[in-house]
Amino acid sequence: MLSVPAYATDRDWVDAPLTEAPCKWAPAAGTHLYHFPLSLDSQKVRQGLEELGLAWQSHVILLPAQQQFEPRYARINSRCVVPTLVTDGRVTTDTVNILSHLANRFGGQNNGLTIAENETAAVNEWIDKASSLFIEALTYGDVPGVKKPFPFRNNHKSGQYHQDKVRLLSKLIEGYKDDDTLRPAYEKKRAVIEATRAAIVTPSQMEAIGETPWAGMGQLVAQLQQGPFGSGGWLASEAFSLADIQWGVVLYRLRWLGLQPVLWQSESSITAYSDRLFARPSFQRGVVKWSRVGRNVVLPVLRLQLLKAMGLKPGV
Ligand SMILES: N[C@@H](CCC(=O)N[C@@H](CS)C(=O)NCC(=O)O)C(=O)O
Repeated sequence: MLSVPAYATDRDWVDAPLTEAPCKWAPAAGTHLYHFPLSLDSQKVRQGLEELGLAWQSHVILLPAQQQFEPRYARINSRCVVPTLVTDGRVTTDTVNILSHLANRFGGQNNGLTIAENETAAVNEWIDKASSLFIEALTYGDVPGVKKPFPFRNNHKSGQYHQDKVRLLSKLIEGYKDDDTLRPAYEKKRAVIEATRAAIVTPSQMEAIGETPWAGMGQLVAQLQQGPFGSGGWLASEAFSLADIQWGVVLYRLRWLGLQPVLWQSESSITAYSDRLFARPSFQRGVVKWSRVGRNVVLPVLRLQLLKAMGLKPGV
């Protein structure tokens, strides 16, 4: 049973994060990000890249078209998730790992994302809290009393979105049964998706998952009132940190899902914190700019479908 995302805790479910792992399938030169415009974790890493002022090349992986399972992508990131960072042919995976790798390698001094030694424990604690919220289940599952925006309404009834993925993965496992890299990648992925689907369609489990942000919000308010934010700093440090990247994106998503009225009051310190986070130029460039659904998702998916129909692009 899953009550937090498989990637947050259990290393038996998923492959361990990679850091600068050489990969012959990845582009050999430059900084590349494989991402999806609306994905929570992609939003976090894009903001990190913007915060550090790094130039990067965009490779959009269209999750609604299941491009995360395409063999050429699965060979770069066997978790079949976005985001993936590639620097000069070397692959780094796992959002928390990618962000700390970027901060270590490119942060520091005036470059941003630098914190004092004695703030590290608090920053890490708040990173963990954000990354263990089961936002995928909150996005696709039924949260009592909340009317979800399109296209997430009613999805939970059958867990259809996840069921379609399971079906596709079963086909891929059969098709690549002799491939020692792809077959285990697809098998692990199918197990994670089946467990996620089971959580989403089980009301008692959704109830438990829905409780976590509740508890999280209470702690967040306390931290904002007692921690550095109260005196002009940020969530867990004087300077803007990776914990703020995690929470900015989470708060933006919870608000978009229509959960704000049940989770925090508009006059709460969470609103003051959100306003400051959302106004940051790196947030505007890395998150808001990519959030136009028509232009960044609907059109590219239609274009891909058209190319496939014309036989110009192979399916997965
Ligand atoms: N935090 C993990 C998981 C990332 C994750 O779950 N990404 C989602 C988008 S936010 C994804 O790619 N979902 C597609 C799928 O699981 O099929 C990581 O960074 O590796």
